Amino acid sequence: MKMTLKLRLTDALLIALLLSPLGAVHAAETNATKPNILFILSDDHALRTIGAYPDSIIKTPSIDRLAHEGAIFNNWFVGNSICCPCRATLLTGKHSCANGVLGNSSTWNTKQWSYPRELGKAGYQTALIGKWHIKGNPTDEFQHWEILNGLGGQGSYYNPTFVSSDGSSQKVEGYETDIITDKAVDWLKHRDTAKPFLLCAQFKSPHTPRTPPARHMKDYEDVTFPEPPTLFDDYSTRQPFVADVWMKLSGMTGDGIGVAPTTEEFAAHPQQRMPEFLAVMNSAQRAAWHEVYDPRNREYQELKAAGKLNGKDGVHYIYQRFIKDYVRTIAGLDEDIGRILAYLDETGLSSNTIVIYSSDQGFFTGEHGWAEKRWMYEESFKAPLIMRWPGTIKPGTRIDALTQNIDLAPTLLTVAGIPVPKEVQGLPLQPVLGGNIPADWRKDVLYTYYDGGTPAARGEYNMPRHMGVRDDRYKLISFYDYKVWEFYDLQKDLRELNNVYDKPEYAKEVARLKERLNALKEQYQVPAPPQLVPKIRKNGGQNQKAKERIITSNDSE
Ligand SMILES: [Ca+2]
Repeated sequence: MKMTLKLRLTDALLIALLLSPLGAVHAAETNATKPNILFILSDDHALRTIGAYPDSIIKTPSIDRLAHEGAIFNNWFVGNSICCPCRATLLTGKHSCANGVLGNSSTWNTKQWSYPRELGKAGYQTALIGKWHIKGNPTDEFQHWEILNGLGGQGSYYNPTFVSSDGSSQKVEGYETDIITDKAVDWLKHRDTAKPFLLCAQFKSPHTPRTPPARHMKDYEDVTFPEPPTLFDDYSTRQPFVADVWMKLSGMTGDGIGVAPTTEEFAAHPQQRMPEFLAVMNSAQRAAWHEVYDPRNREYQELKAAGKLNGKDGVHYIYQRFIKDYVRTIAGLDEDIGRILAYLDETGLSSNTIVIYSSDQGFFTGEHGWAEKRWMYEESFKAPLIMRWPGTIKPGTRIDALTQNIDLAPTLLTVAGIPVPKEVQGLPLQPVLGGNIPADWRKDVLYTYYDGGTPAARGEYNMPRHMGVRDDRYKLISFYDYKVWEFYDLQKDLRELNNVYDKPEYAKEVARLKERLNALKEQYQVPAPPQLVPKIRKNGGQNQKAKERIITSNDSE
């Protein structure tokens, strides 16, 4: 393989020398030495389930390897903690209000500026393989793309269907992370080796419905995972919205933890509906699933019938079922990331390839009693970011600078030697890659969540729209439609259990952060809230459970 690479490069240079003016030779040489970029993205991956992050509950050897050989970002925030908006921000380097993807129902403007197209123009060979999950397929953002199709762009874990840039559609037998990895490695094998590459390998795991590969279904059978200290948060210091959201483990039905009829139940009632995650499996895959999950689901039904899944007992049980399937899907993901890294090693590509691992956003894995994202609280606001860049990033670097998902695009443009356009809102990360925080680095980050409700219409998950600002110590959250606020001192209260907005000793800091929020809204040109209401989708029967909220404004202005 190395031989082929050398021959091809030499051929390219020779042809360039013979046929082209001197400028073209320089361009070819420059391209040959530009670093390759492998961007690996997962979906809903919480920091505490990555071995390299503090207090992790599992090991993830491949992702941990990237962290040990590169840098781990301790403060990588998203601007709007929900899937499609995060993905649009990564592509554009802009907050949701600037790229138009405010919520999951917003349509992607495929003509708008995005960094992969610019890398393509600058001589990179570019590809996206895996989960795109933005409403509206890509067009020419990537030179080649093959994306998961179906189920609203989510795709399935088993036997997924892909649609491609050439217009074809293909159902592939097998498991999601294995197939995306095969396709990614295959693309690397057949790429034009005279050009540097940008490959975005984007996985569905560990997004719901968390269905592990058969080889990991039995993992952690006898393990009891530690519960987060805030699992039984009573929300006592917070705004009433917080206790009312529909993302609690305590309210999770069997569907949410993969409970499905057992083999004997299907035999007795062959007409009953099969959950989607099972329906997509072939008979051998389904048999393997039943073998492992039937005993667990019989136990679930027995406990439920005996009234043992009520109250805290139910939460203890549901948490273990939820977290085990969550980390089992991560086991498959990590293994497949290892296969891509091994390919880079075998082909000598590792030394000149920047490898980045991230997730579209963070996730609550039981913290505050939840299994979701969306909030500005730390677990969903913060996403993992790990970057290996041989020769530039020292192994074992830890980066504490406040960084945000608007920064990916300008960072990769800078890698490729492309000037960052003014319209891009993020900052190139290069100045913080040494682990120090330059004096002129940003001091705070903006958060905006638009997919929630207003007083006129309850939003998805019964959660209100909100925005806020976080610096290295404090966090201010504005529920602007209701004129109420929350304020947290993260140095004293990292788990955000104590809203101190009304405490006189914080009045000065609250006022300062209100000013900062206004300044950031101006800096990022956030329009007035009435212009920023995405289409609110109906949310099943959940609206029936909504209680009337009595909200007392704590806005003194
Ligand atoms: Ca997601």
